Amino acid sequence: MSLLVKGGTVIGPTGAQPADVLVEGEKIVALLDPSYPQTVQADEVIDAAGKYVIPGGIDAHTHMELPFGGTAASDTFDTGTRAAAWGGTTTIIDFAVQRTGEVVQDGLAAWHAKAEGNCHIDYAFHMILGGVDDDALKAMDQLVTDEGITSFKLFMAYPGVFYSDDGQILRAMQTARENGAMIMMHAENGIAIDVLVQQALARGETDPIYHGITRPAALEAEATSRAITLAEVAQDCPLYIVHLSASGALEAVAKARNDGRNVFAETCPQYLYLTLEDQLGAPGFEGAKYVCSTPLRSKHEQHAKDLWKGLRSNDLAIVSTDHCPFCFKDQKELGVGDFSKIPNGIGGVEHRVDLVYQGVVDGQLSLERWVETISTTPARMFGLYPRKGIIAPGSDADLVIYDPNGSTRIGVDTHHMNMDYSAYEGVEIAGRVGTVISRGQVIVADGNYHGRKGRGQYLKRGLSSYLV
Ligand code: DUC
Ligand code: ZN
Ligand code: ZN
Repeated sequence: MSLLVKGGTVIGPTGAQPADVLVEGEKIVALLDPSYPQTVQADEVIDAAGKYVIPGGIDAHTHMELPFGGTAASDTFDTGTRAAAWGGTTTIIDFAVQRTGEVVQDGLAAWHAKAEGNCHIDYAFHMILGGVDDDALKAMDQLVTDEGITSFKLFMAYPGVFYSDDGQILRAMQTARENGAMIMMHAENGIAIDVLVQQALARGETDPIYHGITRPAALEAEATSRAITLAEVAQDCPLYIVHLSASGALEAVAKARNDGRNVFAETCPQYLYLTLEDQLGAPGFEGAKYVCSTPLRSKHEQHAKDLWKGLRSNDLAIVSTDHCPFCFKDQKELGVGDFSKIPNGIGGVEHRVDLVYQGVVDGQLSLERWVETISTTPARMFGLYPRKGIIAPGSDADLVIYDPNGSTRIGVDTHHMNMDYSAYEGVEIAGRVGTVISRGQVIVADGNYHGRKGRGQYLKRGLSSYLV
C-alpha cells in the first residue's frame, strides 16, 4: 500500500520546503520535489496544499494509569493514546514504575501488562526507580542492554514515596555514566517542602493555592543545582531535568550547558500558559484542577517569559506534557480541606502540538523550533532517531498534516482525554491538526477517527544521540 502526501510544506528541524512525501507500507521512501515532472503513482493521494507536513509528535513524558495519592491517573493506555493521536502525537514515552521495595523488572512487567494490546500509537518506557539499591543498579544495566529502556527517573521530591537521597542519586548516576543511560530528575527539595506543607496546614492554609506556595521556585532551583553537581561528581553523567518550571532552575541548566555539561531539560505547556494566581488560585476548590508538581509559578515573576526564551536558546530542549490526568469529581476532590491530598497532575497529551504551535503564531518560536521541541529532539534525546522524529527516507511514516489556517478551541466537550474538565478550557489555537498518519496508516482525518486500540507497538530505544 503506497500513500502520497502531496502539495504540502514539509517542516523539519533545519527548515521548511515544499515537498511531496511518498510512503510505502509503514515507511517514508522519498521526498519529491513538486516542481519536477512527476510520474509517481500511489494507491492513495492526500492533498496537503496550504498545509504543513510535520513528523508525528513525540510526547516524552506521560503517566497513563499512574497510581498516585490513593487513586490513579484517569487515562488508560487506550484512552490516553487515542487522545494523543487526535492531537497529532504518534509516540509516547510513558514512565514504568518500580515502587519502593519492588523488583525493578517486576515493575516493568506490570507496565507492559497495562500497555500491551491497548495502545493506539507507538510507545516506549522510561523507568522510575523508587528504591535505588544494589539490585536496582544491576537492573539498570539489564534494562539498557535487553529491554530498550535507556533512561531512569529519580525523585528529589515525595519523601516516603518515590524519594531518593543524594547518596542513592549519586550511585544511580555513576551506573548511568557507565552504561550510557540518561538520568531524568524530578528536581524539587522534597524534605524542605514537606516541612512547609505541615506548617501551612497547621495554620489552616488548606486551599489549592498553598500547594504552589509550599513548593517555592527557590526549592526547584536548589534541587536542580544539586542534581547538576551530583552529575558532575558522577563524571558528567547525562542528566535531564523534567518539567522545569522556574527561572532559577533554568539559569542553573543554562550555566551547566554553557560549561559544556551533559545537562538537558524539558518544560511543559502548563508552565508556558498557566499561572499560580490565575489558575491554582482560582476561587473555592477550583484551583485543584491545576495542582501538579512542579507547581504553576507566579505570573509576577515572569517565569513563562524565561521558559519561552529557554526554548529558543535550546537550554530547554523539549516540550513534554507530564500528562497525568485526574477527574475533578472524586479524584481532585480527595483534597477538599487539605491541598496535600489533591492528586498531582494535569492532563494535556492531546494539546501539546497545538499549544506549542500557538507559540509560533505568537512569535515565540520558529516553525523549525516547533517541530524540533515536539518531535525531533525527543526522538534524538531518547534513542528513537532516525526511526522517529524526522520526515526522511527510511523513517517511520508518522506524519501530521497541520492546517495553519484552521483553528482549535480546547474544551472538555470536545477533547478525548478521560477527564471531566480541561486545564485549557476555552483556549483558542490559531491552527488545527488535520490528518494524522501512524506508520503509514491514516488514523485521524477530517474530524474522524480511524485508528484502533492495539495497533501501537512497543519501541525498544537506543542511547541518546546527544551523548558525548
Ligand atoms: N508530578 C505530577 O504533577 N504528577 C505525577 C508525578 C509528578 O512528578
Ligand atoms: Zn515529576
Ligand atoms: Zn511526570
